[in-house]
Amino acid sequence: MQTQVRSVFISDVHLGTTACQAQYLLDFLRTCQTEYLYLVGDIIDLLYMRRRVHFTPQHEEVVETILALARNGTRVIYIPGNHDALMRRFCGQMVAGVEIHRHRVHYCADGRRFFVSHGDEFDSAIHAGVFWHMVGDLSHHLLLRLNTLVNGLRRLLKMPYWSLAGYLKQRIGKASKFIRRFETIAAHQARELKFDGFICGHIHQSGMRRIDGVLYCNDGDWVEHCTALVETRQGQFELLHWADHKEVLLRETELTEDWDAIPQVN
Ligand SMILES: [Mn+2]
Repeated sequence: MQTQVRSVFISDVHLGTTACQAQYLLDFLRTCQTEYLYLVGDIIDLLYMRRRVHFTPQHEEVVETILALARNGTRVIYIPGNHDALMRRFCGQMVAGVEIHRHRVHYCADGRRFFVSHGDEFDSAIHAGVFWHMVGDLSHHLLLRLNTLVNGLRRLLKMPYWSLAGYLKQRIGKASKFIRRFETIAAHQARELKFDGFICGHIHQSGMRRIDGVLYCNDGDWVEHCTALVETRQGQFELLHWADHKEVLLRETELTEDWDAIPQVN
């Protein structure tokens, strides 16, 4: 696995919440050497922190490590998302060596141009704002506890067992439809704006696909999947998983499928 790369894209870190996998991210940031570091939104979960704050020394260390990278020559570009939208007021400014932008164009080593944004701008187009909110907020553990609670209540009311998991599987079927729509809409946007591809996060589902001739890349998240998108020094994209086990999930050079985009749904 190459750890000396040209660019790194990470998003959906959700610092300030219990779900954040800060220890793996720290290890990743300390191992990787990169010219560009893109923070593609939802880095600090200011939305969650309105209700509760879970900002540990490890979370602080993530911030420190990123600032140290900026001091030591890595170009750090921060594109706030919907959970850290408050930071959007600093767009166009440089704060502590970090450039803050609403979105950005990334030029690859081989000259290709990619549009980089968080991805929440498509929420209204896929009618899924509330849905993603649920996906992001409910952990598996919480669901299991909820299942026990729901069925305890049902027993009291002499109602039969009802599987929350089964219900969720149905919802997951729906989720994959949402994801497909999101990917298609992002790819359409890149095509319309004459970019070679689109890089985003937001949906907590890493991916790399060729759709209608453009490359859709999603860098995933650091609350569940621990994934990052990197551009090698040769200008090729790779999706990495970095936890106890580390692996390359996908290489651009090995992509075979070329999806036809599904018709845009309004
Ligand atoms: Mn988001």
